[in-house]
Parts: sequence; structure tokens; C-alpha cells
Amino acid sequence: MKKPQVPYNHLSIESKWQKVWEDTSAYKALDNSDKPKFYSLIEFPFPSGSGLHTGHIRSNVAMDIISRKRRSEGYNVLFPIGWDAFGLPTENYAIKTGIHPIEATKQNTDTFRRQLKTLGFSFDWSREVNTSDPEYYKWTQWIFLQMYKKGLAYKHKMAINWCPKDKIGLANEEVIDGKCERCGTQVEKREKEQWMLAITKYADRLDKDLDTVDYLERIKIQQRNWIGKSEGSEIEFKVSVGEKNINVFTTRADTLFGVTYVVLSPEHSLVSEWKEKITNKKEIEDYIASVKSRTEIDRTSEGKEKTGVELKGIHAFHPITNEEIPIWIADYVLASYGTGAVMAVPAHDERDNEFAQKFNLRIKEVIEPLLIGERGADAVKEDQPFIERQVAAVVVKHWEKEEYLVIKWTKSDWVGFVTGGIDKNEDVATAALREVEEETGYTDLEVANIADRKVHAKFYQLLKKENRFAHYQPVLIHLKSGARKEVDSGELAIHTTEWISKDKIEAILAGNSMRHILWSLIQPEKPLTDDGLLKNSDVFSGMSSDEARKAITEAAGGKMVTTFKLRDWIFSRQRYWGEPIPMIHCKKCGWIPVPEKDLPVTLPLVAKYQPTDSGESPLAAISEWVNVKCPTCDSDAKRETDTMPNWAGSSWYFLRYTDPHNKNAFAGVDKLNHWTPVDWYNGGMEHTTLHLLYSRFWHKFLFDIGLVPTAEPYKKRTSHGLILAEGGVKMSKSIGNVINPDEIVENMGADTLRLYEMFMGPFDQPIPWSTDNIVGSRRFIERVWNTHYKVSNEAQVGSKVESMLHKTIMKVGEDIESMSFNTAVSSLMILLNTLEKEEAVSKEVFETFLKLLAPFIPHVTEEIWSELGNKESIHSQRWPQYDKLKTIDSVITIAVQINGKTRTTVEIEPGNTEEIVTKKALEIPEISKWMEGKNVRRIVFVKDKIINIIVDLKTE
Ligand code: ANZ
Ligand code: ZN
Repeated sequence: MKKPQVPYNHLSIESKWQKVWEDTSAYKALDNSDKPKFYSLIEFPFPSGSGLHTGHIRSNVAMDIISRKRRSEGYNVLFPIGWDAFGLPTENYAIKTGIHPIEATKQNTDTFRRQLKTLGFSFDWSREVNTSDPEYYKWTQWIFLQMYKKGLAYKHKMAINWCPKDKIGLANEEVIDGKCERCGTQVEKREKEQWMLAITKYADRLDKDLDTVDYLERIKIQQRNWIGKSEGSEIEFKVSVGEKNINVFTTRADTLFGVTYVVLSPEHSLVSEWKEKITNKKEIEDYIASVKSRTEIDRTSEGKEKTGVELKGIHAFHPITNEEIPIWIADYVLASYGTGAVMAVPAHDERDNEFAQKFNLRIKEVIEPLLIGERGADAVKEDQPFIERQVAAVVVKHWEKEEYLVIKWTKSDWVGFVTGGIDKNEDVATAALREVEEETGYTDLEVANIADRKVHAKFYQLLKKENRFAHYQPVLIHLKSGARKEVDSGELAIHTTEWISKDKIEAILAGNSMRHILWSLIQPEKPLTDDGLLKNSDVFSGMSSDEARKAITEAAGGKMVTTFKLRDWIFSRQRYWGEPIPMIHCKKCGWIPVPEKDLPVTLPLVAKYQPTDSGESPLAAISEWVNVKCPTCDSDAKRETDTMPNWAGSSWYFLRYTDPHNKNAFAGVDKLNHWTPVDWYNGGMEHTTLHLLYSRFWHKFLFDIGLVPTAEPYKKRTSHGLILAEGGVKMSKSIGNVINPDEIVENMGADTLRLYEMFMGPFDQPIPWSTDNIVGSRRFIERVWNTHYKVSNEAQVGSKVESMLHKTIMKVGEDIESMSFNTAVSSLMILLNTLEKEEAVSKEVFETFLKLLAPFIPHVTEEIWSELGNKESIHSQRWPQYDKLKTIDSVITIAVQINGKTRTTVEIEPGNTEEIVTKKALEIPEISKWMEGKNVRRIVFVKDKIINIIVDLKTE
């Protein structure tokens, strides 16, 4: 009997099932289960006053799909949610509205919770955590104390980045282009005592252990760049006054013979020590004062006009040649990196080069390009000797235009310049002129320049079967006219010539050895910054940079060292809405940690939490809170009034989820052993630097003190692209272009919103919101709904539908794993198109289709599933399996091309050989017509995909 058809009603369906799932605790993660565990994680939201926007949930939908699929695959899944509730935005909101941060946070989390619940995410709501809850931050404080005990937390006076608008100290990471990351105000420097965390002690492991995790490559690169590991040397330069030497850090000890001056950072301690010996003291002091206001980023950014002053009356000595070397101070050298001093090599370093050009300092070249055949036919044969050759490499310039001559080989795609060996009794110029005439026929030649830089290449000469060590001497020849004689026919058969503009040459020759020659000829002012072969370097001349780095460091009495760009983490904020740092200062005993039994140190309830201009935390004004007894000697003492940065609570929240209500520990050992590490963590690219690094650091520390079972917190990390506002700009409350999910859920349904966010474009790419396009997702769901009325137990399953179904199971499964959600959805759409055309749809087929759709649109699939008479939830069904054989087509379509252009197609069984497909293709009348008067040169065959017939005109 046919049921009466009712239209799809998202409102009743979605609220009905959300209630059922909640009442049955359908998505509760079990601490004791025989099933294998799967821990999937999204970055917990910051509950802002403006509520959720549609951009926030892209990651949630994705991880919800993955979590639902895992449950269907038999896993015990932990998919938790909580609130990253401390931080400036809430505090600023509270200051603006007069609502206390505690109250504001409660209101905001209530809104977020309600909104997230309407979207049908399968979170285990019983594990909700909130970083501003004293039960939570007790443990944030506790972990800080463990770090303090191990010497990883220390107090340090330093110049910090100060945002005058937010009235807050910022970590270097929070300063972008010299401006506050949050509000864009120009950042100033202020001296302050700060709590620091010694993350640099973990720098090496934070870098190395990236090899052990499955993160997207671009995420690993970001982490590595931020850590900035650099292997180099420290070398000392003696000075004409005093006992103390200048110690420089360099990654290019191979360039030591090219040092023409040394530079100290203006803050370098030697500068003040030498004060009385410096003859231009006033000038130096003025310069140092002028540098104070500039941020590090500003000082080192590219293209900034270089500034500096020479220290008169003092000089350094070259560590090997003992030559006198001038000493400068300049702000492009930072006090905080390496040793705060550099040996300047203007011939081979961009910044030094700019500086030397500006101040007219000597430039001495000591490196020439060296190219080594490493792969393929020209790879050097390790066990064979090198045959050396001197070669002229000639760039020929047009007689009228800014164009250059290149040689094109007929047999391959090779493009290059005229080159030729220099014969025994010949000089470079003669050889160059001879070669150009022979190879190109041009006769009206003039040598314009013979570069004093060579290019060296080590490679295997395939024809001669020997290793070559060739030294190319670049020669620039100007043509005075186009006069040309006939070229030998033998040469013509091998290559042709072509005139190319200067810009094009760089592109064409990119990755090709010869571009160095051209480059060095045409832009002699540009420094050669690559490694290469040494010259002008005494006994080290002829060595490669790699060998020389070590040899020269040794000869100069230096040592090899590793440095990192990463700095210790400034952990103090002078604000109210953060975790109080649990330390007490006693005049007699110094800094004393708050005894663990007294944790948490709770934030006092106050009426006024505005930041102060003095830079002190608002907590400093609350004397009844500040004044305490020293835990050690009981005399009068004061609490630390700084609070922690909002990166603190998020550095370990994923651990708390495993055991969120534990009163005795941040999480129980058994729970941690069961659930950690996180199996899959997805979040925004904007958090892949800092949050990821900080949380990996905390986790490693907890691992070292035996409290977590693994050295890395996250097995796998992926990132999504931002959802932009319509028009492609960032969604932001201040612009007023935020799309609120409430309206969409009300008008179109949560399922439509979820599906649209997965279908809108590739998951890892940013994409603008489109209210027009969302209608398409809604229509698809309506069609699924309507098709369910066609389901019948009696319907026959044709082989086409069956094959398609199995292919779709395979495709959707694979696409979810690779986060290619948009293509998963489109394959489900294609399947629906086919099912809609059927008179009746088999129940089994349709139910499988529903199971594949269920992770994307959980409500409507659950409703239809139950309408079809099923008693248990669709979300607890086994994930569909496919039969490999049924995914293989019985007939496939192969494109038939002539000279790369598709002319037609052939239908044939898969797996056929080139011979059979060729025969079949040539039988097609269209193709045979095309072939008239032509010869088959070659066949390019891609199995089961393409046959490309390369033809040319019949010549006889
Ligand atoms: C000589 C030299 C020659 C350098 C050359 C480079 C190229 P990375 O790789 O980023 O670690 N340097 C060292 N300390 C510095 C500081 N405190 N402020 C600014 N620059 C500093 O960079 C290492 C290189 O940066 C070092 O190697 C040094 O310049 C410079 F052809 O030494 B080099
Ligand atoms: Zn004391």
C-alpha cells in the first residue's frame, strides 16, 4: 500500500531527532569499551558575544562526518566540545557592556551551545569543558607549577611589545607587521618583568618529532619555519681594544674570506663596554636611541632602507688573514638572534650587499655557482675520476633589440646558449667568437664583456662516458649587424636558433644551469647567495661550500652550533580575564609557588577590571586579594597579579576531555591511556603555528614528567579553508557581513546548511558564501525525500545501478578520508539522478544510499530510515561495504586523439592492449578520414584512458 506523500519539513524532523539523540545519549563516548577508540577533535570555539557564524562550523561538519563514519565502522568515538573562554574579546566586551566577564561568558556559551545543538553535531555533550571554570583552570595553574618546579617557568625583565589600545603585553607571535594582531594598533616597546616559559628547551624536539606525525605538509612547514632551526658556526673576531672578541653566528662560514666588515646589533653589550674607546661616541648614542622605537619585524623586513654607523677608533681582525676589518652597528642585526653579531659578506648576502652599496664598503666575491648532476642521466658516477674542461658560454645580444639568442635542440626540448670548449692555444674570446660563427652563422661580432665569474658544473657526460668538471666562462657578445653566413648543414640538423626577450629567458631557463651564466652577466650587481665553489679563499679555494663550512670554521678556531628562531614564550598578561599565575612574592624568600593544596587561585569578583595605563594588571588594585602570607615563612607577601595568556587553557584542553570531571588530577592515567593521542585534529590554518606549537610543548613536558603516554598529542592534523563573506572578504562582525546560522537553520534546515558547507568547494580552500547556491543543496535533500516514496521491496536492481552503487560506496568512503567532501557529495548526487529515473527503487539500494548520506545530513536520513520501518538509528548501522568487482565497468570509454586533440571516443572492455585499441581506433571512419595523406609517427597510449596518434604529413 502506498503511503500518502507529505512534503519535506525540516523543522519538525530536525527537532524531533535532536531530542531523541539527546535522550538516548546516542553519541556518548564510553571509557570502557571493547571497540577500538577514535578520538576526533576540532578546535574548541571562543564563545564570542556575537554568536556562531556559518564560517565557524565548516570544521565541525567535517569532523562530525568523520566521527559518524568511524562509529559506523565500529569505533568507540570521542568527539568532544568545550569553550576557550578566557581572553581579551570577552574582557573588552565586558568593559563595553558592563556585564561581568563571568556573566558574559555564561550568556555566550549558552548561545553557542544552543546554536551548535541545532546543527545536529554528534558531540558528547557530557564532556563539555570551559577554560574559565575554576575546576578547569585549577589544572592549568597546576601544570604551570610543575613547569616552574622543573625550571621551565622563570621571571625575566625585558622589553616587551605593548599595545597601547588593548593595554596589554603581546608575544612576538601576536605582533603582525609591527601592529597588534587583535586591534591593529602600532605596537610600542616597554620594559617589564614577565613570566616566561622556556619553550626553547624543546625547540629541537618540536622540530624533529614532526617526522613522527601525520600533518599536512604545509602545516609541518609552518611549524618548522616558526621554530627556525639553523645550523651554523660561531667564529670569534679579535678586536684592537680590550680583551673581548666579537663572536659572530654564521650559516656561511665558507664565505669567511669574503668578510669586509662586521656588524653588531645596536644593543650589543660590547658597544657600551667600548664606550670610552669609541671616537664618535655621540653619533653612536644618537643612533642607538633612534633604533629603540623600531620593532624587530620592522628592522629586518626586506626592502627597508638600511641604516647603521661605523664604530670609529676600533677595528676587528680577520681570524685567518689578520686583515683589519671595520666594525659597524646596524639595526638589521638583531640582539636576540644568534650572538647578536654578524660577519658581513656583501658579495653573497642580500642584506649585507644592500648595506655595503649604501655605505660604500668593499665587496669581495669568494663563491661561484656550482652545479652538480645528482639525478638522471647526468648524475655523477661516484667511483670515476673527473675530466676537467674549460668552456666558453656565450650570450649573444641582438644588434637592435633587447633580445638574446638561444639554441634549440631539435631532438629534445633543450634550450641553451652557445657553448664550446676552449682549445689548448686559444683564449676565451677567440673560442667564443669561433663558436658563435660556427653554430649560428652570425659574423658581425664584438666581445662586449667577459665576466670574471665562472659557473662550474660536475656531471656525467653520457656520450663520452666520463665524469666532467666543467668551468664555464661567460662571454657577452654584441652583434653589430644581422650579417650571417650559411650554417653547416650538420649543425642545422641538431639545432635551430631563436631570439628571446630578457624576461622570457629567465622563465625558460629556470631550473637550468645556464641561467646563472646569463644572470651573472646581465646583473653583475646581484649577490650570488647560493652555495657553490670557493675562490679567493687561500688554501680553501676550489672546495665546495659544504666542505668549506667545516674546514674554515676549524681553521678560524670556531665551533659548529645550532640556533633557533623560536624565543621563550612570554607568559604574562596584565589583564583581568585570565588564569591568575599561582605565585607569591615574599621579600625574604623571593618567588614562592602557591601550595598545590591551595589551588585554584581564583579570580576575585570585582567591579572594575579595566586595564591600567601603568601597565599593571587590574588585580594589583585589589589589596585583600593581593596581600597574603608567605607560604614558607609566613611573613607579609604579595600575589602575582599577572594572568596567563589565552593560549594557556587551550594548550591542554584535549587532555581534559578524556576525564573532564576528575577532581584529583587533570585527567586519570587510565583515561589518558585509553583515549590519547588524538587521532585526527582539524582546525584553521591561523592556529597551525602558535596553538599547535604551544600545545605540543605542554604535551611533551607532561610526557617528560610521566603524565601522558605519548610524546606527541595529535597523530594527524589537517586544516580547512576559511569561509569568506559573499564577495570574498573575511566574515567579520565589524564589516557586518556575518551570516548567522540561526536564520538558515530556521528557513532551510540544518541538514541543508551542513550539506552546503561540504559541497561549496574543496575543503582546504577558502571560499565565499553564496546564499543563492545554498538553494541547490536544499533542493537535493527534497529530491532525496521525494524519492523515498518510490522505495519498494519488489524493485529489481539492474546491473547498471548495482555497479554505480558500489562505485559510489567506494568513492564516498575514500573522499571522506581525504576530506574531499565536495566530490563525495557530487557522486551521491549522480547516484540520486539515476535512482530518480527508476520506476521503483529497491529498498536495499536506497537504504545503502541513505547510510552514505547519513554523516552529511543526519536528520533527514534518520527520518526516512525510520519511515522505511527501521527501529534502530541509521547512525548505528554498519558502514556500507563495496564489492571491488562490481566497481569495475564492463565497458569503458577511451578518448581518441590525433596530435593531442581529441577527435572521438571508442567504447571497449577495460584492460585492452595498445595494439588492440589502436586497431579499433583506426577502424573508426572519422579517424581513417583524418589519417589520409599522413604518416603515423608515434602512438601515445594511456591504458583505459587515452590513445593519442601522432602524425605528420607524408613526405613521399
Ligand atoms: C655570514 C653570511 C654570508 C651569512 C652569507 C649569510 C650569507 P639563518 O639562516 O636565518 O639562521 N645573522 C646572524 N645573526 C644575526 C642577527 N642577530 N641578526 C641578523 N642577522 C643575523 O641566518 C643566519 C645568517 O643570518 C648568518 O649567516 C648571518 O649572516 C645572519 F653569504 O653570516 B650570515
Ligand atoms: Zn617568605
